[in-house]
Amino acid sequence: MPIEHGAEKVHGISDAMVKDAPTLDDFITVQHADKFRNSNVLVVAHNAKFDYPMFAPYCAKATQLCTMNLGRKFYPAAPSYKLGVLAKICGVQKVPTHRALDDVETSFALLQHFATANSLSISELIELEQAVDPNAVMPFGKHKGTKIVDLPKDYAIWLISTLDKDDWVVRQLRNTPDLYIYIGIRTEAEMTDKQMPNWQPTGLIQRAFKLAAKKHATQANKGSGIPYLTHLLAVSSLVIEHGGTEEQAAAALLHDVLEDTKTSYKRVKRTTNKNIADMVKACSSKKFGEEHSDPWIVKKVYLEKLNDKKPNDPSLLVALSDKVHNAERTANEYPKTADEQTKYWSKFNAGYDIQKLWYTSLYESLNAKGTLPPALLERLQVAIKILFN
Ligand SMILES: [Mn+2]
Repeated sequence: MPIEHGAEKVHGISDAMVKDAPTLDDFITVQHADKFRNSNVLVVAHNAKFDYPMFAPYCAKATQLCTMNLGRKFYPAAPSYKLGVLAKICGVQKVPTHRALDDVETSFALLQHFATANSLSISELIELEQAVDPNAVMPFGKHKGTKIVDLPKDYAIWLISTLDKDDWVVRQLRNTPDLYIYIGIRTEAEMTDKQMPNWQPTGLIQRAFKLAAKKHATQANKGSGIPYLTHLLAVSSLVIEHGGTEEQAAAALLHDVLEDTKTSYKRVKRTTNKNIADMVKACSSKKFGEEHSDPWIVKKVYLEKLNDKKPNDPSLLVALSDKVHNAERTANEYPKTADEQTKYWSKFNAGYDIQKLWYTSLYESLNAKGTLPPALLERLQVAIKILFN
């Protein structure tokens, strides 16, 4: 039963039973291909925002007309906008037969009722449904019954961030002058001037933390019972504070896991991803064990690897953060008198000279990349001055 309105037709579906019914795809693309592919189709439904996206992709053009939204317009005091309730109010209620098409026919009867009772054409109904109504009231929630234009700003903003952007309530809010909002164009952050983070955890950093916490569980900082995890968290924090990505932050949590625990590259990659595993690998100096009792050899290999890295290598920020945290922690516990300082360095298997060469070479190499945060490089430089001047 098509209703003419301009170039558009509304196609009522009748007497098809679900059991033998074609699939939506078959119905649209095979049996009625011409009606959908070449037409401006009006999708009439109760709560049409759910039905519309199913039909729209098959149509040359699709327009939605929601009988629930029209119900809100014409019956602002209705206790509910469920199909059955509206049908009863409008006197178009059908005797339920539990056929699949009962709802379709009821929705269609509602549409006919709205059109005839208000002497409106389908085009006028579409226009009306899409128009913003200054008298519209909240249909649900703690402010049910309040005029939408009078909603508290915080609540309105919460609604916008929670509801679908095509939701009727959101559409009513769109042009509410006091709320200065154009939903879907501005984000919540822009509307409230709230600063949003550069990135939000996707699960990578959580998985990296879990693996790091497990693998380093029995390790403590040298000379204290403080869990080694503090170093990993501090390095990750420095990475994030200086603009690092989630992957870099995750790599920071795991930067010592290959070197200091029994964990394989494969395991890191499986738990996180290849980018992170590669960064972790890049931050590790290969273990030489007994073959090289000279601690400088290990450091030299690390420095050579560092020098070879491209300036945009994402592992560099992790490496710099690691060195900053180590150097600052050492500088904080560094004694004031010359005697105590000599004693201090004797505790290390790599003494003063090697440590000095190590840190100054690191600083020079990292600084020469020209891509790392100057504030972080400066912190390394300051700590080096305290330790070796
Ligand atoms: Mn470290």
